[in-house]
Amino acid sequence: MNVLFINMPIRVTAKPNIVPTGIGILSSLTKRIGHRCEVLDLNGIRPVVSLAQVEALLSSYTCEFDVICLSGMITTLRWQQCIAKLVRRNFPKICLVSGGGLASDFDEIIFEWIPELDASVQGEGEPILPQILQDPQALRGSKKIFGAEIVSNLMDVPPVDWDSFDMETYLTNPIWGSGAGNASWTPFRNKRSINLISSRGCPYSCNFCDRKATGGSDYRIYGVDQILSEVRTVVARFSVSFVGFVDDNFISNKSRLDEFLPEMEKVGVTWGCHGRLNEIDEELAGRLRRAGCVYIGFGGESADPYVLKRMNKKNKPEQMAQAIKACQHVDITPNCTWIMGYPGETRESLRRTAGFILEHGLSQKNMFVATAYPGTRLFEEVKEKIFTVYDSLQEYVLDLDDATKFLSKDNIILNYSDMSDAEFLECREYVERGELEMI
Ligand code: B12
Repeated sequence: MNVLFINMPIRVTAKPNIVPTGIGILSSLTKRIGHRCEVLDLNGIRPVVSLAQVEALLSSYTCEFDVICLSGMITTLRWQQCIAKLVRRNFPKICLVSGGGLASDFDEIIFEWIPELDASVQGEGEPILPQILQDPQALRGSKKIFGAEIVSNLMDVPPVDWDSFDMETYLTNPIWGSGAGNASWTPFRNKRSINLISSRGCPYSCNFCDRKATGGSDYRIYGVDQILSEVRTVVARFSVSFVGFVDDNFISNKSRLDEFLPEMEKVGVTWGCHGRLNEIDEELAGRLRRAGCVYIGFGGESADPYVLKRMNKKNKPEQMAQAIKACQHVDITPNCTWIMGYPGETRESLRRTAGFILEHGLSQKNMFVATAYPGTRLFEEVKEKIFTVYDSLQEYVLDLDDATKFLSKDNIILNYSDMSDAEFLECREYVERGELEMI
């Protein structure tokens, strides 16, 4: 079989700096089971492609594809709608499938929104893709929904097929640090960086988090040898000086860290990861730093105990402060991201978060706006309000973006907090101007 994956653009004004590992793994898997696979990585191209360019790219392929797989997050509905049309026009008999974040969040309605699709896959692709490749023509017109199956043992997952991507683009656009130009702004620079992933699912259950695509709360980890082998490969092959582990819970499994850290120290590369503020103390911070860790991204979200509770964040401001100080003490940058406008938030609680950011000298002073991605408990909580503003779920999903702006239609804003709209807008302006002390 000949398979083509198409990766949808996201954050079109930003530099592409994170290789889509999900597609990279599925590409390796497809080849491992004896098929041919190509990736059309539309997110790797800047300026972002026009639809005419996509059509030209599609028609430049010389081989006949059996399956075309669209992949993209919840924010890619418009792209998937347009590209599905182009695919049908150029490959009328092809089996067209969608997987990833968008497909994982919806049932049959996805076929109303993207009628050109033959099937949709919820959850992880590894258990499903081989089934699709057995007889893709049998799926034509079936509107079958696969999933949500999960990979029980991540040791079986092949490494990312780096050859499928324009690696120089990804390597030279820093993943984190001051050159990245994203919510990870920190004082350090990394010249050549790469992302790896070493776990799936999450043992926590925050109400705003949307993770149906990779196993929900089913937390699974890569083995230490598996991670080290991937690290050694990318260091040798791409001369990277920084590795970013993008999984949300890199430091959750302490026995894995006990084994991993001394070995990582020997590799001698600097690295960063994401972690939780209730899972790190001075002793662990010291060991992480000795092993080369210089950056940890934390979802602080709020420093108000009541709002943290509403989020089901399982964190307390005192714990958060202690973790931040532990990192700062050993010279690890604790990069915290924050959410404003969450249900239950008053100006007083937002002031508490702003005060916390200033008190701890954190470099990231911006805040995301509470955004209810479908599939989350937050969405269920606020959906009545959403549908007083938007006429349909499709219209709402088409408007979703990266939570750096509040959503609005006809001058009605989606403000879920306990602040009045005027107060919310005033505070948002202070946040955008970096004037947290004004809140
Ligand atoms: C790195 C990352 C990014 C990177 C880009 C990643 C990329 N792929 O290009 C950046 C920083 C740019 C980013 C941005 C955003 N992100 Co993000 N990101 C992640 C993160 C931390 C890791 C992604 C990853 O590597 N996953 C591991 C791989 C293995 O999983 P995967 O890509 O999902 O692929 C698997 C399945 O989805 C499936 N699959 C994927 N495609 C296909 C196709 C087919 C045909 C099949 C069969 C299967 C299949 O199989 C794959 C292997 O099992 C995840 C959290 C997480 N731990 O996953 C969030 C996550 C993907 N992001 C999320 C969100 C909400 C965003 C933003 C919209 C919001 C924000 N404020 O950040 C923005 C996008 C902005 C925009 N304008 O659209 C959500 C997505 C929810 C959803 N339903 O789509 C996640 C899950 C975080 C969360 N828990 O809420 N993100």
